[in-house]
Amino acid sequence: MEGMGRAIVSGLFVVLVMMSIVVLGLSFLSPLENKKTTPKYSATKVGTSTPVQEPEKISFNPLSIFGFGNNKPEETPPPAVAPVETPLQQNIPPSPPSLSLTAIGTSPVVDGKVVQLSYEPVSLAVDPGSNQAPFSSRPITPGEYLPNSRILKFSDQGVDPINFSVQTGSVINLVIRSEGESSHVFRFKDKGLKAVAVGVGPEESREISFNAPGSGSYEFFCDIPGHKTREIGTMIVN
Ligand SMILES: [Cu+2]
Repeated sequence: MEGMGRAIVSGLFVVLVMMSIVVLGLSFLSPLENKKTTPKYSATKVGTSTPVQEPEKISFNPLSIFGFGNNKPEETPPPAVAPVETPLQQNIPPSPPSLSLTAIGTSPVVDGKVVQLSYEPVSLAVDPGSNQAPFSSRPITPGEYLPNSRILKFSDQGVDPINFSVQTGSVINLVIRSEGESSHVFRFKDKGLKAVAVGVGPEESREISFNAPGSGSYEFFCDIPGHKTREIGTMIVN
């Protein structure tokens, strides 16, 4: 009887060991099947482009091979996220804009165009100081001039230089500088450029940026009474 009991116990032990081997073997194979499940998506803020995908969780229930449990994770359909366009988004250009350096307080320069705060190009034919006109800077020191600035020095002796040349369409960074005790008001004669006007107090400098108009000669002058005859010059656009 004792020998028979031992035989049954060792027989059961062998069966148990074999079942363990089968279960282990299946648990190594099963993750390949589980990878085909639908990815889960997290909710994103309105307007963001890519839904956040949760990392895959691979779970395996060894009992499933005997018909218990379910080794397939629950399938959740991704939530429908409808993009909502706000007025702010409509104003943003599709590609990243390239911003140029400008003097303090002047209009921004985006992709080589002097623009308003709404990204619309400025107009040169409007009244100076209006929203569509290019802004002139606050009073700046020579150290704050842009590196590629053109400097027009106004004094009781006249304007220096009296001529300067630019390329059509290019961004002109123009410094109007008063040398001496007088105030000056820089202005173009052409009404199409009336928005480009800069007033400076004694010893003051201000800068303005604008895109050069079509080719031609554009006369400028100082609009302070008594200065018009001596402070005149020409911008030549090629
Ligand atoms: Cu003047």
